[in-house]
Parts: sequence; structure tokens; C-alpha cells
Amino acid sequence: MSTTLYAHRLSQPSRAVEVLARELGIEYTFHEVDFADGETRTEAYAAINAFQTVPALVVDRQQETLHLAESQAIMLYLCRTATYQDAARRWYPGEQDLPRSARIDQWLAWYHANVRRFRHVSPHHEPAPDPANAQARDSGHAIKATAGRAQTGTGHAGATLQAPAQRRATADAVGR
Ligand SMILES: N[C@@H](CCC(=O)N[C@@H](CS)C(=O)NCC(=O)O)C(=O)O
Repeated sequence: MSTTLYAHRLSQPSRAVEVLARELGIEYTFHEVDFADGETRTEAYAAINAFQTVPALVVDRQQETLHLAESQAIMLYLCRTATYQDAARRWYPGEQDLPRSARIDQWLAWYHANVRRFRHVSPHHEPAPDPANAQARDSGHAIKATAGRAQTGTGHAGATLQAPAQRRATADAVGR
């Protein structure tokens, strides 16, 4: 069996999956996908992840290949299949503690509905005529600019991953 994580470290959901995979001691190959430069919109990547986002996980088993998108689904899969179940249950206890698992599910659902209301699109993507998409496109440009700064060693890479309105919503939600 082999596991490949398609991701980029400027992508928050990618980082969440990568951190968990490391915590659980999962053996995987990291494949960087330059989403800010439009790589998620290529046919080659669509064959890996039809949702055309990072992160994506591909697990090659003997009989089948699992292609998984969406960071939450990937993280739950990693917890359910990890060899080191003691570590995995600290993150997601599953049937061992159903109320705690339900609260984790609740916050994962809340997070997606309130913090990440749109996906960060590449500046190469033609946005639909929807204000939320225009905002997402602007954030795509910001990501690219930030990536440039990160390469020259200045700036804070994480800071512009959210569009301004989304940052305000997040700050309101967490009370700062
Ligand atoms: N709900 C998805 C969101 C993924 C997402 O928005 N990824 C962004 C990077 S943070 C992306 O791949 N954007 C590229 C694109 O839209 O083409 C998840 O949690 O995996």
C-alpha cells in the first residue's frame, strides 16, 4: 500500500491534514501542488482530485485506489485507519466516546460553514459572477503575492490566506 498527499503548505486545509498525518505516524509521500499558479485546474490534477482542490489523498491498495478530497474526510479517514490507534483516538475517539466524537463533528461542520465559506481560487480561474467568487479570486492573488514574499524570506505566509471580509468574520467568531 502507498499513500500520497497532494497539498501545499500555504493552504490551511493542506496543513491540517499534513500535521495530523505526522502526528499519527503515517507513512506517505508529499506531492506539492501549486494551487496559486493554477495547477489544481489542470486536467492532470482533475484526474487525481475531481474537486480540483488541495488537499487530496490517494491511497493505492492492492485491489483498489482510493481518491479522497476534502480535508475533514481525509482527516477522519487517517484517524480511522491509522496503525497507531492510541494516537488516533486522542484526536477522534470514534465509537469509544460517541459524545466527544459528536462534538468534534460539530466543530468541523461549524468551521466549514463559518470560517471557510468559499474556497481560495487560483488567479487563473475564471470566476462566476458572484461577489463571493470575486472575493475568492482576490484572495488567490493575495496568496500568489504572499508566496513570492515567502520565497524571499519576508512577510507572514499565513496572514493573507483569508480574504479581508473572511478574516473579519473569523475574528468576530473567535472574539478578537
Ligand atoms: N473544503 C476544502 C477546501 C479546499 C480548498 O479550498 N483548497 C484551496 C486551497 S486552500 C484550493 O485548492 N484552491 C485551488 C482552486 O480552487 O483551484 C477542504 O477542506 O479540503
